[in-house]
Amino acid sequence: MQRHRWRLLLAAAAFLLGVAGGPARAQEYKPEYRLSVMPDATSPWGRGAQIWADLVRQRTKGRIRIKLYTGASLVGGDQTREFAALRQGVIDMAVGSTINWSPQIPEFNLFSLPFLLRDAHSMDAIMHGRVGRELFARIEEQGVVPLAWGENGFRELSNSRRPIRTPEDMRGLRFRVVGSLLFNDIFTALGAYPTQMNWSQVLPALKSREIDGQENPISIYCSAKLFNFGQRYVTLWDYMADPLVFVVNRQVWDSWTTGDQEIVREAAIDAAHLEVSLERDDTLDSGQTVWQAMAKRGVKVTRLTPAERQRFVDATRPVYLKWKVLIGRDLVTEAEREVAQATRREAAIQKRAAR
Ligand code: X2X
Repeated sequence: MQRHRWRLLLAAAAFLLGVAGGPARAQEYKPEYRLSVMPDATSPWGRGAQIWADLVRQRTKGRIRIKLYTGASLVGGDQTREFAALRQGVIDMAVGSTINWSPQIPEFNLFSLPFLLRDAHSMDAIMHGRVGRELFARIEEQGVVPLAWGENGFRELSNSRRPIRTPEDMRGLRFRVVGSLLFNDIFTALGAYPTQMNWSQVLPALKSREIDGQENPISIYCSAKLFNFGQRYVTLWDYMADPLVFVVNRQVWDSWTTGDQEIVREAAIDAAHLEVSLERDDTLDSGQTVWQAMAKRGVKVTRLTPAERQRFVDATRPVYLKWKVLIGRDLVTEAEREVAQATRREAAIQKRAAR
């Protein structure tokens, strides 16, 4: 009886402490949170992440302070380990590419299916439609809270050897790739030699001519100044695009009050919105377009005609079909439907505008 009363007392004390835990929760906040991104701070990706950190600090009146770590330095630049570190709490928050997290979330390979996406409209349709919601659920399942979609962008080819207009032009060239083996399959199907390598190793490897080329959005090509590393030939083939995801580690998220969670979520949505506009804008801070800046540096940009592009589509079709099964037939079919719908919608808008 006596023992029973003790237990009741203990339970009541625990309950009271729990209730009092509301305001005390704020004391569990860390002095600073670590936000990881892969590229440098001048890229739209890095700038978007910094905007997120600044907005959160302002709107929480300094309760949540976030420090940006570029170059995935919290995992020693090992970009495909970033998501695991985020789950473990080595990283508190991240703005990460679907390519880098695809080893842990295989469905993220969907965006890397060669020539699935056609343009920004199809990208938006997937990110903000049923497929996007499904992918957010996959992130949640792994103990990470997804808040908003950003964009690294459509990935283009660059190399130091020759203009690339046909799959034959790629034959024998060594390209750096990263992420899942889907990229190895694509480049092998095109007759090139793919090499998996972290981004931090790319500049030295270009310098030493260990590799001939790489693939990345033009914004990354420019922020890393790849024209200074012999990358004189660029082919715009838009073969895939990698979205970015603004996320927070689950324990960190749960340690915040609901009010602060809402602030962080809204700040992520606002920052992601700005990041996507920065990424899609061709104008540099200098007022020049990226194309003018590249021409000035002697970069030769090759734009493919629809027929030329189709040859790359055909050459990589078996890879597409193989990976469609690996990613999940239903999910990819839904993505194809969303792309087709967005393309039809856009064509109708263009037609109306032309009248
Ligand atoms: O490493 C790359 O190519 C980069 C910077 O685009 C990613 O992090 C996927």
